[in-house]
Amino acid sequence: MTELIPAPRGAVTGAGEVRLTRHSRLHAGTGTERVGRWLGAALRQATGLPLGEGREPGEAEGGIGLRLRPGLGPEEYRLVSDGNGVLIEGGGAAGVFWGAQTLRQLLGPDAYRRAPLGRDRSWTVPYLTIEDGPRFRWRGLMLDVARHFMPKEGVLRYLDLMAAHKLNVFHFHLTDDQGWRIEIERHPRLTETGSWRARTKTGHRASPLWEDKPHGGYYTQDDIREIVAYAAERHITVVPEIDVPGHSQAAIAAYPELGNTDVIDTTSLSVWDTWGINPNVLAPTDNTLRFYEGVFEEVLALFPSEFVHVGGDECPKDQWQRSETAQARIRELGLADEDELQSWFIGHFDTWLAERGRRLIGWDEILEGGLAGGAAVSSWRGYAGGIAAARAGHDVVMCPEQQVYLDHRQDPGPEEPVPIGWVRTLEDVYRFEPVPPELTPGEARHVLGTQANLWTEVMEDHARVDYQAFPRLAAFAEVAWSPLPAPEARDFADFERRMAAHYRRLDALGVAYRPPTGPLPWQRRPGVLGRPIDGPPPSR
Ligand code: TNX
Repeated sequence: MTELIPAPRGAVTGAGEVRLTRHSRLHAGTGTERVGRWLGAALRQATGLPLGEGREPGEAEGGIGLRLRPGLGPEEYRLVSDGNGVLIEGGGAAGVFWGAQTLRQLLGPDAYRRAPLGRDRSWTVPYLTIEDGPRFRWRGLMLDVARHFMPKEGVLRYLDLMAAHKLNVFHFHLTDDQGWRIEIERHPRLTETGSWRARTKTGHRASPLWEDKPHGGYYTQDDIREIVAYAAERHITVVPEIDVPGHSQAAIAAYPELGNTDVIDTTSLSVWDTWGINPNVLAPTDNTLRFYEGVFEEVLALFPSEFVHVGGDECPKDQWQRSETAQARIRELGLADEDELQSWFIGHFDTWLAERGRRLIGWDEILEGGLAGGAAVSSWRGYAGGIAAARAGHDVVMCPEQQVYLDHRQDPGPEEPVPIGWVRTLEDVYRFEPVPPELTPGEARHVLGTQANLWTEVMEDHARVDYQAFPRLAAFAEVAWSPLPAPEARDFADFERRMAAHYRRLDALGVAYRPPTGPLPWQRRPGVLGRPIDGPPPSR
């Protein structure tokens, strides 16, 4: 019937339809004005209808009405389309906003366009009543802009795509070995030096091929403010990630004193040009701590998010083992080993963030050697880290790489462009369950939600990011939002049926998704691309 994605909790259809005309009005009641401005702008540009302001507070008047309704949860909404028009009521402005997204889907794919296709088109909404609200409060997408930079406009576009799928947490992976992407005023070389690399490995890290041209870019603090405000208008929280103590070669290339200078000559390091786990990690010195406190001070001023991500993943301990400075620190702190040194490092920022009213979140390696109190975990190496963290009373975001790493290939065939990692098809993602059955209901309450991750080693531009993200992100959105049954019992055929309508929406949005049927575009011309470069799964 309504072909909504993600599927609502409940929908009852009636007979008849609301028709929006040149006389239809849009009224936004108290507390919903910003949603009204967003919806009005989106629908006016797509339909060309004037949608003037309504008069009666909260009344649809045959047009569209928005209002708050006490008693609903902050993200819950109720949409009623009947002889009075379309009325969207939400527990909070966020609920009204998600209801507005549903309305846009009900109006048909052309409601996603940025200019009207013709004046004579009719715009109708079937009579129905929808009661809806999210399963999880953290419905995330992580975008890695370090491996390949995505200019600001592309990020804003992704925020729109997230909103269209009712996703509400944008995890912004801003720093890594291959690039530092956020302006830090007190440490200008982070972007002057750290945001550009001379060349880039093409394909999998074992590939012999290089792209011999510089790659880089960064966001100024004004860009970041714009991104955060744009997200907030769409009820999306931006969680910044500054990776410590591993994945830091770009920072060390800019400020060599941040590295383990008693082990290697860090002045010889440049921004990394290939992929994998990098041995050049931060030195556990007071200087490094003060430097990053300065970084985080600027980060906190830009991002209002409760959570701040500090990375914490893939920190090889070899340099710390060989470093006299690191070993002296281990002795001085009375620590058992290098794993505990990593915990101490993370624990420092946990306390530091808590003192400033924020909460630390990190990849599940932050569990090794003892988890810092109050910290939350992004469980990426499967479910195990998340289960251990939840049992210890820590909040968890489930994002296991075996299930929701969208950089991994989505088809077993040899034609996937640069097919890395495990095969995870659209159906696999649809059957992903964020809450592992071994958790008790009490432990499961620590699962804040789930997140799909887009690592961009093999995604050099928007189109490649789109191809990896879609259509799987639509299935993921339904997993995160809708009250689906157990994985085996999910009706994938029904999802695919609704996807037929959703592909038309993605077309209107200009998304370069992986085509669901028929030969892939390049298969029609065999030999154009050649055999892609591959490594054995689960390669990275
Ligand atoms: C593992 S997920 C990583 C990333 C890579 C990704 C590729 C995580 C915390 N670390 O650095 O980009 O695999 O799939």
